[in-house]
Amino acid sequence: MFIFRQLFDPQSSTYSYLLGDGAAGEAILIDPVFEQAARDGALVKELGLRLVATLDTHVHADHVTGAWLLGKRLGSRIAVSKAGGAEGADIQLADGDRVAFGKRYVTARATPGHTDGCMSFVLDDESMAFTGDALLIRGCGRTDFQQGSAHNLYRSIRMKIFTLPETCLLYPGHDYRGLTVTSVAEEKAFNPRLGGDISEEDFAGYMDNLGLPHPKQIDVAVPGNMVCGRPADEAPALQGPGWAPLTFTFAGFWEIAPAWVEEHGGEVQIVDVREADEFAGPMGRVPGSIQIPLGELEKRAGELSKERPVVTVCRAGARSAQAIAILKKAGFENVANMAGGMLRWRAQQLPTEGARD
Ligand SMILES: N[C@@H](CCC(=O)N[C@@H](CS)C(=O)NCC(=O)O)C(=O)O
Ligand SMILES: [Fe+2]
Repeated sequence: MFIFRQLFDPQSSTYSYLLGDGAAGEAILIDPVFEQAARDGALVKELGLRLVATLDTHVHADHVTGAWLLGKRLGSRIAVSKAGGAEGADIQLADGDRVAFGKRYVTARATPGHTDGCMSFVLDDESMAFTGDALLIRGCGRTDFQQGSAHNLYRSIRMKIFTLPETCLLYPGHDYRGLTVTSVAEEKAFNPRLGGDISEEDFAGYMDNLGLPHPKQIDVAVPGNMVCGRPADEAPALQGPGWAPLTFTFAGFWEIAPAWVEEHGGEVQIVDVREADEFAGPMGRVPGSIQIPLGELEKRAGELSKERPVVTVCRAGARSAQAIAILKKAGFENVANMAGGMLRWRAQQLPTEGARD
């Protein structure tokens, strides 16, 4: 089974793409974003995949790659184009090289122009291609910094992307208008910069006059990406929240196992967000927990200390996840949801207070 997920970083309008071979349990991630590494790692884990490699389409100017961080956290190998010149990669790609995940693979095609080292990645059956910032939907990458060349870009797109099957779906590195996917036929017909009969000279004239401001993050992003996203100070990036062995969920919050709560209950504030009758009901409660129903949490958050971590609990773990969002908004930093709630607590036969069944 082929697994495919398109992920978005709203800060930089960057798309990342997870491609997996479900049967083999292996995946690759194209263009990960540093700040989204926890999210992406959680997705890979929840889908039961092992990340074998990250691939960058180019040395980005607007965000730092998550390649190094994911490599450290998940053991993925870092693949970049040799022509991009970045240091610290495990795999230096040249035109025609393949990167495999399970029985599937992508082939790298050199598509320079936005930068010298730009590559597009084409899925083995040519049903999909990931064009980075060479071809965007009804647009293309700019050519006014980082070795940009409108002439090279025109030839790359015409010779390396428009020669794919007409039905091949094209997934870009960014979109700034909310568009997600296009196809070779669509871009050949409708791309206003280089579709139809537009010549190389027409294209160069267009690109010389874009008049775009430089990306806000360029001074941080380019040096960061030249070392594959490895920060000068590695330790803070590698540390999760120090107070407990938490797991980040793709839904966007930290979780903690019931067994840890049982062992360390005295070190944290355990907040049960069920209603009073449930808290006093036959299921019982976690010993030492205090009860604040979810509906009252916002106005009663002041009853809790910000100095000690908070673990939220409910029946099945859903309301307590919502409680995390409320507490975060109220300025609490160390908060985690007890995974599976009282149902899992009881299934694991952990000691309850007040249980009657
Ligand atoms: N406002 C954005 C600028 C984004 C930007 O310049 N993106 C590059 C890709 S790295 C591009 O080629 N944009 C093409 C376009 O906007 O048409 C930022 O500050 O990050
Ligand atoms: Fe770019």
